[in-house]
This record gives sequence, structure tokens and C-alpha cells, in this order.
Amino acid sequence: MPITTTPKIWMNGELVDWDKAQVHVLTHTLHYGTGVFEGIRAYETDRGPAVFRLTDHIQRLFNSARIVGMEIPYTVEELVQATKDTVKSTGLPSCYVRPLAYYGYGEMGLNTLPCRTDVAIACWPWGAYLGDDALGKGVRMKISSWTRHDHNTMPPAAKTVGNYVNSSLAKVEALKAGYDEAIMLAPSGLVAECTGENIFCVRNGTILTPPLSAGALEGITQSSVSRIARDLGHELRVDNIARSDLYIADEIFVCGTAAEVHSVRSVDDREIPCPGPITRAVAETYGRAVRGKEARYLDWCELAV
Ligand code: PPE
Repeated sequence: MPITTTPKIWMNGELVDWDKAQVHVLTHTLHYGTGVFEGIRAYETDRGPAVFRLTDHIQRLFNSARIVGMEIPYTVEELVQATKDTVKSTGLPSCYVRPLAYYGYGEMGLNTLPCRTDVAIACWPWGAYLGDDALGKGVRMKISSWTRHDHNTMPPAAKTVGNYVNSSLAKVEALKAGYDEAIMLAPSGLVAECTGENIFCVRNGTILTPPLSAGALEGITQSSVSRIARDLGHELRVDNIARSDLYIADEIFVCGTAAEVHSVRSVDDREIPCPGPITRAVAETYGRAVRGKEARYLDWCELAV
């Protein structure tokens, strides 16, 4: 999706002009994929732009860094404030936010121990990630021929730059085959997640979503949606899902910061009822929660002040 520019990007403590936020071609992460990143959304609320679960996202950035042994030379609080400052500098009521911690210019070779960590935070307006009609139309899914990373190869719980080669292979394969998105299975054969979303399936009134141990990212939208579904009175279990569970599901939906909550219309051409009533209710509540219109989830909306 093409990028729309905004005035400033935060780089190592300073807001610099968008066009000046550049790196050298020998930037370490560009060669070895060793960076970690986040994807966050800021939404317009009655009290001004609010960054949804900002502290949890920044905490996950630090968790990703910890998994790969990267030191981030800032505190969680500093990057939370830096994100708010960057969002404010755009003047936009809502936007997508991309914090990135990467090994910069100055060292080459696989030993990252001497590398300096640089941090950047960029914002831009980003529309619908999986198509405009998240509920009505639903996405057509294909089980990928690409297997999700294993915990002992590329830790899937860390949102590392390099991990996304796996997601891109699966995404492009699905698109070229005429589908909208891919579902990725772990080496065990169990359902892990999608290329950029976590997955939920409803069977006999119970909502299931795979655990981190199945190779899923510890999704923040997955956690928000799980809480919303339970608060709406539904039974929800974090449990393993087999591909057959998907083929005979009553409803399937996927969720992520960029995609929000999106219904699934088919998996490998097996039609799934879409949008199902649980998907609709969860998606509608999520849509209100991110905009500060659900009193009980107001803590999730961190004002960009
Ligand atoms: N799994 C993967 C692999 C993933 O990339 C995302 C986010 C999720 C699950 C959902 O996580 P969360 O956003 O915390 O609910 N995918 C990002 C899109 C990446 C992209 O640049 O494209 C996102 O939604 O921001």
C-alpha cells in the first residue's frame, strides 16, 4: 500500500523532517534482518487522538528486543512519550504508527554485540488493510504452503524484521493464487496465525484462538478481542486449532492492529457463514473501543498529549 507522507519522523530522540529520515545503505539491519518493530494505531476520540494500547505495544517492542538480545537505549516511558510526540506532530486525528529498533551503520558481520541500536518512529495515514468491507464481504483465505517459523529457528513471538520474509512469502503466494490472505500452520501442522493477523474460529458456541506456543505472535488485538468477547458473554479458549476445525467452523475472524477485526468468507474454498453474529458483535464493540466510545475500555486509549 502506498505511503502518504507526514511532516516528521522521530529518530534517536529528535523529530526530523520526513525526507531527512534516512539511513546508510550499510545499515546492519538492512542486511541481516535483525531489527524489531511494532504496528500501532492512533484513533480520533472525543478527547483528541488516542494511541490504542500504546504502552502494551512499546512493552512488546522491548520483549521482542529481549528475545533477540538487542539493547534499546531508551525506557518504555521514553518511547511511549516519543510516540505521542510523533503522533501529535502529524496533526492527524488518526494514523498508523511504526516504531522500529534497528542496528545502524558502523558494523558489518553477524556479530551484533558491538552494534549500536537506533530507534525510529514514523506515522502515516493507513486505511483498510484487508479491504474496505471488513464485515460484509469477508476475506478469502488459503492455507499457505509456507510453514510458520519454529521457536528454535526464528522465534515467532518476537516481532523481528527478518520474521516477515516468512509472512511475505505466504502473502504473495495467496494473492497470486487469487486469495486475500494466507493462514500459516506451525511445523506441528497446527494453525498458528495469518501473515499479519491472529485468527479466531467459532465452533458450537465456543471461540478458539491458538496460543503463542503454536507459533502465533502475542497479538494485542487478539488480547483486546478476547476480553471483549468474554465481556459479551461468550466462552473463549486459547487452544490448538487444526485446519479441519477451520473447514467446519461456524465463524472465523482474524484481527490485528492494521486489519482490525475482519470476517473470513472461506478457507481453501470451503465457504464459512460470514459475517457470523459473534464476529459482528466483537467487531462492532472493538470499533467503538478504539475510538474511546466504550467506557469500560477507556484505559486502552492513551491520549497523545
Ligand atoms: N501476527 C502477525 C504475524 C502480525 O504481523 C500481527 C500484526 C499480528 C499477528 C497481530 O498483532 P497485533 O497488531 O498486536 O494485534 N501485524 C501488523 C501488520 C504488519 C504490516 O506491516 O503489514 C499490524 O497489524 O500492525
